[in-house]
Amino acid sequence: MKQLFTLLVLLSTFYQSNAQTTAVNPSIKTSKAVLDDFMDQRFGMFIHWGPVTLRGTEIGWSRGTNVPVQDYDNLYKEFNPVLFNADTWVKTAKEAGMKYLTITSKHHDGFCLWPTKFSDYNIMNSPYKKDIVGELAKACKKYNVKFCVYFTVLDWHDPNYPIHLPDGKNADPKSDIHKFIATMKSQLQEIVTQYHPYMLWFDGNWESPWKNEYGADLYTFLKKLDPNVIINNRIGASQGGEHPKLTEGIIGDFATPEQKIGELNMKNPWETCMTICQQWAWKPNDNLKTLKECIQTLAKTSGGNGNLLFNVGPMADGRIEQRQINRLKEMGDWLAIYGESIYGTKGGPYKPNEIFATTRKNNKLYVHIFDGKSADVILPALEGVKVNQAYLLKGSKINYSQNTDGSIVLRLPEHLPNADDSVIVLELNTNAERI
Ligand code: JFZ
Repeated sequence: MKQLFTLLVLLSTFYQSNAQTTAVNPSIKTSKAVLDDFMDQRFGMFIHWGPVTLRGTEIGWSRGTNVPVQDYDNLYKEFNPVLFNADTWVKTAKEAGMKYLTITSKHHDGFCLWPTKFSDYNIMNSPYKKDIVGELAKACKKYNVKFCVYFTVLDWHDPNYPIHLPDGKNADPKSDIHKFIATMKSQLQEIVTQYHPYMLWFDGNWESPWKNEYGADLYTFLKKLDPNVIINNRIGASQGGEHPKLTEGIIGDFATPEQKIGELNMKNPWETCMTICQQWAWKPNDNLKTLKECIQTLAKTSGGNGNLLFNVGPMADGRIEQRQINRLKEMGDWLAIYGESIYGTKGGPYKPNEIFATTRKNNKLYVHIFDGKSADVILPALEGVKVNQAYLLKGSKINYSQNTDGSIVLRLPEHLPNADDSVIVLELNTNAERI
């Protein structure tokens, strides 16, 4: 009996201390005001870049698979992107209508794009010898684009990190995770204090050496450096390969569905990350998404109340491919007309589908029409909602009717102004955001 009691006491203290070490003090979590501001931005540029672009294979994952480790780890000695121009990249993002930019400061291969004092495996030891992260931070400030930094948790290159290859096997007995975490904190301290990122995008949290308590400790450390820095949900440990969904008690501020559009969620912030081609890092002749896919992805993401972090992989010489720049510019041209229905809106109340997605602001419901072939688009009834006016955004009136059950029938004109996404504005009798 006494033994059982001792066991229960032991178990309860174990669970308590576990809960204490993994939870983040709610008072330091990023405020709703800051996260609302982030979600108003809606569209950002993701950039995956590093010496691996000399091979055109995937960043991190091709180390020890498509490219032998010895070869991969020496690529930096040839990395000399003389045509890199931070202003040009940031202008490309700006002209695409992107409001923020996230650069891979360090990916799973361990190479650092800034002159860190805590690893020699960095840009200053390449022939290029310029601070890429710093130049981008400066250009973002100049063009009023919010500057954000990607940083991997796992580092297959660092001898102190237990795992050294993408297969996730064979923990190195000589490694030291606590030394590794100390390096990581020092590097992140450099990043936060030198470049003042608006947001930090963690990744590589799915391997066994990483624990939730490390994530909670790191979150707390970073919020002491900058109470307003936004942090994604890949800072805590992810179980079973699935990135943690953003529910109460999770570490991090927003969810990160990858290569797919997140589901409608009015409660928890989320951001889809997706590639403009197929690979994260540059690949010659990679499949470029059509303009229709690009625009509809952005509209469906906004319609689900999420952000889109759209990835480009620049080339080894420092340029973004012209065809990618052109595609981004086309998105910017669409946004120059239809941006009102994207930025600063809320998603819902309908779930985005193949025919339409909706966004809303004040008393306006924006209906993004993806399929102009049908004569009518029917929106299910919304309780107490009446349509006072319907018109094409920046265009003419639209005929509509409202059935006795409240459903709304929009009669599409024979020719819609935009084949990928024309926006119909419905002015409602009530605040659309409160539906
Ligand atoms: C991760 C990275 O590995 C990838 O290179 C890119 O940076 C992306 C934004 O994030 O994506 C993953 C994460 C996990 C797996 C594959 C890709 N996985 O567990 O197979």
